[in-house]
Amino acid sequence: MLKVFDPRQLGHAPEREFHNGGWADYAETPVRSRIVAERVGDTVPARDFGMAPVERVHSPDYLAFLRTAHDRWVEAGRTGDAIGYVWPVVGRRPLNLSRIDALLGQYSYDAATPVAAGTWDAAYWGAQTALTALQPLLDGEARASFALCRPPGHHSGADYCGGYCYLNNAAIAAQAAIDAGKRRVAILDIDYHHGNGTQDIFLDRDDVLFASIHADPATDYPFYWGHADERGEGDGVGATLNLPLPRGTGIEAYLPALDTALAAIDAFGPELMIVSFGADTFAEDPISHFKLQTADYGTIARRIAGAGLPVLIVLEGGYAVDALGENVDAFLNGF
Ligand code: Q9C
Ligand code: ZN
Repeated sequence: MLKVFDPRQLGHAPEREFHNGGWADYAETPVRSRIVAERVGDTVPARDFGMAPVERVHSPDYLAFLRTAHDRWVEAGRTGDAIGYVWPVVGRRPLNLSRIDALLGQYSYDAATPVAAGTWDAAYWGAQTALTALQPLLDGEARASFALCRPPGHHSGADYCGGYCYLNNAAIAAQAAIDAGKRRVAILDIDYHHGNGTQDIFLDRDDVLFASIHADPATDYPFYWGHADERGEGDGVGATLNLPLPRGTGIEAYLPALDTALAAIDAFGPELMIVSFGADTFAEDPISHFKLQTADYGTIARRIAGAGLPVLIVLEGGYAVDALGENVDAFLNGF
């Protein structure tokens, strides 16, 4: 299996996030990807596909913001990571503001996603990592490949960051596959958290199916997306499938949901599957509440492989650092 890891993603290292009424150490650390890279072994760096495939998913104004936000923060006399403190309530009129604090509010939806000095470069190479891992699948040279992306991507929408995510690696790969001639692509999101950014990007599309198994947003982040009645809009009605599960879910209750998602993917008839894989469903994850064990990742992977589709695996979350290497390795070995 081709495994892509690019050390240029390591420069993204925010110090902290605001959570439960106070500052917490940033859970999404560079050491996460170092540990996974060491454990899975034999990785290759990303090729540079340039900005065009990124611009197919993200808006020009958002990309300009993300590239320049930290410089603007420094120009405003600030130190450390750029982070917002005012967010426009949904429905406020569009405004052409230039104050960095206004832009941080406009282009993010939470306080878990500061823009640090190295964020743009890392996010850029994270997206290139996904595109590099996609290539042999497009060329028919492989059945499965792994993109060790960082920062993760599935909470990032066309014009916003959030949930430790800045560029939506899985969505950029899905759009690149469509642009390369694949007629239908399925995204299976099995991170603990709902992939709201990916859902938003493809909500009204009938060529990309988004199926997600995640913690019920009635109790868990990101709250405002991922409810079972969100099924797509316009041409995309029926091409979004949300399968929320309660806190405490273990493999027995997880597998029926996985089978439901795989049946929907089979009925959709895609030429490629992209798996947004988060190992934050692990029982020991410090910010999550499912009960999966290391061996369960092999079971899940074998069922996904049973769909018989070429599969691009894109890393999303997973914060139990001591077990992250084993959990990702167990998942990859299932293919
Ligand atoms: N105690 C990903 O896994 N903070 N993002 C929530 C919950 C944000 C997670 C805190 C979680 C974002 C890619
Ligand atoms: Zn997650």
